[in-house]
Amino acid sequence: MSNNESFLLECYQLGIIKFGKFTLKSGIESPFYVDLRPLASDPKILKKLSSFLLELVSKENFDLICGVPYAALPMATAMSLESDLPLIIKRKEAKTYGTKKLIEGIFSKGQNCLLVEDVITSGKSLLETIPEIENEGISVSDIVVVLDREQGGKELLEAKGFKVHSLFNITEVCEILRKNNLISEEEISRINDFLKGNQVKFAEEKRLTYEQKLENANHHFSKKILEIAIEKKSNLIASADVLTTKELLDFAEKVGPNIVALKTHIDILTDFDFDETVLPLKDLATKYNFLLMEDRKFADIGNTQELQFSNGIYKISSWADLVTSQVIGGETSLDCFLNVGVIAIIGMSSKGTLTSSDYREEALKIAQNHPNVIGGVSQNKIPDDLLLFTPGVNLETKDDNKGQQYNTPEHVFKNLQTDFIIVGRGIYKANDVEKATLEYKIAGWNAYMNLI
Ligand code: 5IU
Repeated sequence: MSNNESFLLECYQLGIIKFGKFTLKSGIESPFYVDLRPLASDPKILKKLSSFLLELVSKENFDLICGVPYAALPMATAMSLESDLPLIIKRKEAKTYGTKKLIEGIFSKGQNCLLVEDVITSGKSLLETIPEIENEGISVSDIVVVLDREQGGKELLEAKGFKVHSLFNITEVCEILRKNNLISEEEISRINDFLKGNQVKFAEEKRLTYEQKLENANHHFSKKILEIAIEKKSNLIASADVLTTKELLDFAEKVGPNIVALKTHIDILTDFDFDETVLPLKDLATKYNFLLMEDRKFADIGNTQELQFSNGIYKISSWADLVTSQVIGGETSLDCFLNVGVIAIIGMSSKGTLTSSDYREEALKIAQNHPNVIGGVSQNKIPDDLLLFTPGVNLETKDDNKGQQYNTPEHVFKNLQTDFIIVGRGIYKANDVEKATLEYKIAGWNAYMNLI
């Protein structure tokens, strides 16, 4: 193994180069990402790097040395210490007070300065830096760079008469990493494509299938809802936001065959009667094999939630298979939900919701930790071990003038990798409820199938 090679492997351990999918400042997607700043945090490596870089040039040709800020500043400093070449510092912006100098340090006109850069890509930033040094009467003839990304920068500078000395180029780096089994052939061919200027194809992120999720499921109701999804080829939950028992039962009869669950707001019924409402609803759920999901959104201390869950006129615990709950009361507040699958509210679909990313992060921790929770409601991706339920789905409109924000089934599957879509007005307000149910069922299923 050559010196260069073992040195590169040492540097690689510091995480200076990563492979995957990275969006560059320009918006272009790159299959690799380089950040050499960690090198300065390891004194032994910085020292070695400095020696390697000095070996690329004859120091007799230079009077000064200067690093391009920021990554190359410590490198130039280390090279100055080793070579006795005096260091000058180029500011990123001129001071707005005092001397307004762009170059700091002691120098005189006519001196030749060795320029140090960490990574050269297009060469544009060097072409901006060099005139700022030359404006002070200092000449620049040579540039040393640690890594040439081979994207035309070296050629551009050489065409303008500068000598560019690079320690590594990306092809050599890939070759060394490949020899040491640190990078796959697939990654190398992606990088080659990228360097040739071709659009790089990244493998589509695969989502887990319902079958895979079923294998991983522990809770009775996460298994149940996944089994129904697979059997019915449906990921549709119909939201029955209707006001009478008759409407609710008629609706359940129509949507029943094509849904995995019926979501209720049982407390909006004007004529609720346990025997007249719940018993026939349960019969329909059995007849058409769907779950009952009561969107109660509990949000209290454990004791109150326990009372609300089992008592009052609704006796939710006696019929609901799934209930929604806020997690604002903390993890223990969810202990009361026995024999039911809890769907935690992580993020809301309404405009101006307070479910910020910080809130969602904390809410997810509770949801993931609590054995009663099978999933979450969110407008963002959530971890694979929870099922994702997404409301705010409509094929026709974008909002309802009351703050609701809608997306299409395709959007929520592709962007959030959701598991279940929740549709209210898109179905219950449709002229033909059965037809609309089928439309949403097919749209949701196709959107899922396109991803697996
Ligand atoms: N719902 C939302 N957004 C949310 C949560 C719940 O829309 O963030 I949490 C409920 C409200 C309603 C249903 O019962 O889902 C959506 O109905 P429409 O498709 O009619 O908007």
